[in-house]
Amino acid sequence: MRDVRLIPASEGDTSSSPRLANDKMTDNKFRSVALQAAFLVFFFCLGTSSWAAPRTTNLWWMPDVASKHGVQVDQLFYFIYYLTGGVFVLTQVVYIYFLVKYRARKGVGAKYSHGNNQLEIVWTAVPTAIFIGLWAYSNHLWWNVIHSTPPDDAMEVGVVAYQFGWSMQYPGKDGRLGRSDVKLISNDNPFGNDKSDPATKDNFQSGVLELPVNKAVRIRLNSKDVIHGFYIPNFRIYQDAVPGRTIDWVWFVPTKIGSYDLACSQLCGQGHYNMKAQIQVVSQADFDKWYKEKATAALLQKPTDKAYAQNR
Ligand SMILES: [Cu+2]
Repeated sequence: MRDVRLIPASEGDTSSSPRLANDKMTDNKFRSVALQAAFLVFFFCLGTSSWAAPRTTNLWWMPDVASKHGVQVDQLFYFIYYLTGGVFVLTQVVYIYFLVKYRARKGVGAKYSHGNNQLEIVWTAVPTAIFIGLWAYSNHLWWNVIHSTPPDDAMEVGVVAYQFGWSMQYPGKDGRLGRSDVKLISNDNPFGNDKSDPATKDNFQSGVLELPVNKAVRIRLNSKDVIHGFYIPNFRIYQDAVPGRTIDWVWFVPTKIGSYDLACSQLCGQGHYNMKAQIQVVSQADFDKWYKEKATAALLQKPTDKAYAQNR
């Protein structure tokens, strides 16, 4: 703080010395504020909850994409990510530049500016056009890709969510799940199968979502109790399972052989954290073998709902 001291007129040049001392004070002040801001940003980054997952699981980015539509979802994600990231960096650089350039300095007065209509029109029109473009892009992805009609040969799989687990139902030898109704859902009939429909007779149950690679799968989704979330991070799929409602528009094509997680993404109760099921994507030959074994075993051992009832 010695610099702040006003130098008496007798000790030197009376016109320049006091101003020099004051300029130095402003610079010091500026430096200390910048340092404080840097520390604040640093501690905020460390403390924010979005860093909790990387800190505990080494999961720094999205898990590998393993479905056909997932690739397109990622393209939209990266497009928005780099666009907004670029705009963020650009605006911050300009902001900091002007902050430094027009900082308070002794002898430099503030100037009144009335604004610029042309500039205002430009910076309103450009973001508006970008947002309309993003709407069109994501709307196309939502309706023409994710919610498009599944191919006719898509395999239908029934999925029921309950506190706290998942159960899968396959169509059996006839390839059809048959009719179902949410009103029929009970402990003995978790999928609400309408037993008067003969197509439901050979349906069989599985605790694992076994899928053939590169084949379309259509999900018939139900919830037995509360709202759950049918969430497959690797497939970039998320759909709420709602009690009292059958949701049949979710379909996807797994593209990579491997083991994945089906997780619940709605805070559905005490056991929510552990509400997971395994997804096993295998070759068509392996799938056919598994399917045949399961279908045959199911025909020999009825009722198929026993395993589910034991889970409760
Ligand atoms: Cu749940």
